[in-house]
Amino acid sequence: MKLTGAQALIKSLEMEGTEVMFGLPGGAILPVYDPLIDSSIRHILVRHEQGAGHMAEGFAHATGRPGVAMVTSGPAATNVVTPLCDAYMDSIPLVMITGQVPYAVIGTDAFQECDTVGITMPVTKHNWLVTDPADIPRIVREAFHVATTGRPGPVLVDVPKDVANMEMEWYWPESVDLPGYKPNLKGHAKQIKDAARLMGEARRPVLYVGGGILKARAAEALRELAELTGFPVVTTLMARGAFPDDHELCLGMPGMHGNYTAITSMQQADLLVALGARFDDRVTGKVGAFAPNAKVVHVDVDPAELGKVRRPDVPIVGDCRLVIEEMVKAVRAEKARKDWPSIEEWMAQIRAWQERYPLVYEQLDDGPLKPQFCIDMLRDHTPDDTIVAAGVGQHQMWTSQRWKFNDPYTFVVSGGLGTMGFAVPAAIGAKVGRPDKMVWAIDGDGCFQMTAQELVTASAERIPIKVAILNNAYLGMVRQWQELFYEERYSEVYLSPDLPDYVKWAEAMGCIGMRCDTPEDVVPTIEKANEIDDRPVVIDFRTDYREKVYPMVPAGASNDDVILDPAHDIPGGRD
Ligand SMILES: Cc1ncc(C[n+]2csc(CCOP(=O)(O)OP(=O)(O)O)c2C)c(N)n1
Repeated sequence: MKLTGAQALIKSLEMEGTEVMFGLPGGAILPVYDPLIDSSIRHILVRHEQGAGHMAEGFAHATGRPGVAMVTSGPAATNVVTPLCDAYMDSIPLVMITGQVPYAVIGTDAFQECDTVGITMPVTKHNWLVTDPADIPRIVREAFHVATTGRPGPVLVDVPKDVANMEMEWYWPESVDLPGYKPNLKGHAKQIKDAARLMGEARRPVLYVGGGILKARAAEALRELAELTGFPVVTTLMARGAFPDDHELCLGMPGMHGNYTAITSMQQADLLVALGARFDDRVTGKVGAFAPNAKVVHVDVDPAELGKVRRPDVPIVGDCRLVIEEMVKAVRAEKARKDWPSIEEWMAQIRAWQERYPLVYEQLDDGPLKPQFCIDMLRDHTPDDTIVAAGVGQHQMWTSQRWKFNDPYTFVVSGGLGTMGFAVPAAIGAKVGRPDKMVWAIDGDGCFQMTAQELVTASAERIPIKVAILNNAYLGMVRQWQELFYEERYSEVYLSPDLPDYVKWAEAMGCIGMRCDTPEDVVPTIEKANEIDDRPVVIDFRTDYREKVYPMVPAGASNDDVILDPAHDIPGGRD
């Protein structure tokens, strides 16, 4: 059967099970948009290509399946660099198709030409420039394979216009053959045994759980390991939901804005079992002062992570689920072989910290609306399995701190790159992937202004997401740093609460817009929003600009120097 390269591309995407793609057409990708009309693939037309990339990421976060996006050449390709980098940092499987100028004119500075493969090489796991239409099925198959196996990540396929127009003989490759790419999934048996031995000696152990647990679909295996050992678990920003917050062993988020107990338990641990975590600086603080007395077991499917920041005592390269399942067996054997030391004293210490240093804030009945209160009310007045997407800033940290993430794949967040503007498009992608679930974006007013136009996409495509803007009139997180570390010299952080008028803007984009100013209006407004199911909703919560995120470990400081909410200085705290 003869097909054009463009037809072969769409057919290959179908063969890979693509049901939905996000994108926006243009000159160089025109040939591929034509056969799309006859395809089973649903295409969602975005208003800016960055939105397409983040939607594909949100889809992948919520479903575990690769997100697919397609855009044209030049400025469209450069517009997707941010989501590609975001997906690269957070190991999100993403397949990005870009149009390219005809092969014959590449290198001539043709209209809308850019070196897409060159520009995106450092932010993709791999990328391909197609030079022959006969390669398309093989390359698409490889692209999905690379994006979804080993440590997942974004890939890009750049398709010159003339290659898309040329004919090829259709085939579908039986298998993928990439001799240089064979991720090692099965952990080394001796190393796993060594890890179990260290676990059987520890008196102050902590399971340090990262986003790799979610990527490896290892939440169940993790729970078995935690319950078998009785070890407490910290879940990083990327791992929220990988271990249930309502589990008695869950300590929640560590790091710069983690809670005191999660931070300090890691700091004082004698053993850290790092599972799919990468010792990010936002978790470790000053690396030289991080967990000084801890031995480290480090499990990661990406060998480059082992020893990158902290030298592990036991490095294990492998898929987290497979390794943890083997670890469970090794721990059982170790427990049968000898008595394990009691960790009761350690757990008592942890309970004492939890009691002494809870997360605090105070919402006065007639006082300004606190952002934490809005999040608490959202948490308490939405279904338990609600998916939450966050932007980047104070609202993101409060969301991670205060939401109860009891299920995996319910927090859609930009951790590594920290991309403002992530929440709205990512929430749209998550809702497309999980239409059965309620999806809320919790966004900052600064973030919202970066990608809000994708609500036009959501309205047009009838994707009923809900957006809570915590409108504090400032680039709040930057203001917080200027207040604490630049002597309250506020430089270029004021945004105004009324410009734009968020309710009118939402309405202009086909959404329902609401505004909430007072604590007593919060729950009724959320309930009203929950009832709307035929279009997106935006709530403009007018929140207290003075509120800061605590605890806080200043950048570059040791985790021993965590700054607590000043309320902790008041005997008994504020609550
Ligand atoms: C694209 C991008 N530009 C700049 C930043 C730096 N930055 C981090 S948080 C933040 C402020 C976010 O403000 P807002 O969305 O209002 O959220 P808030 O902190 O007030 O909750 C800025 C500017 C970023 N993370 N991403």
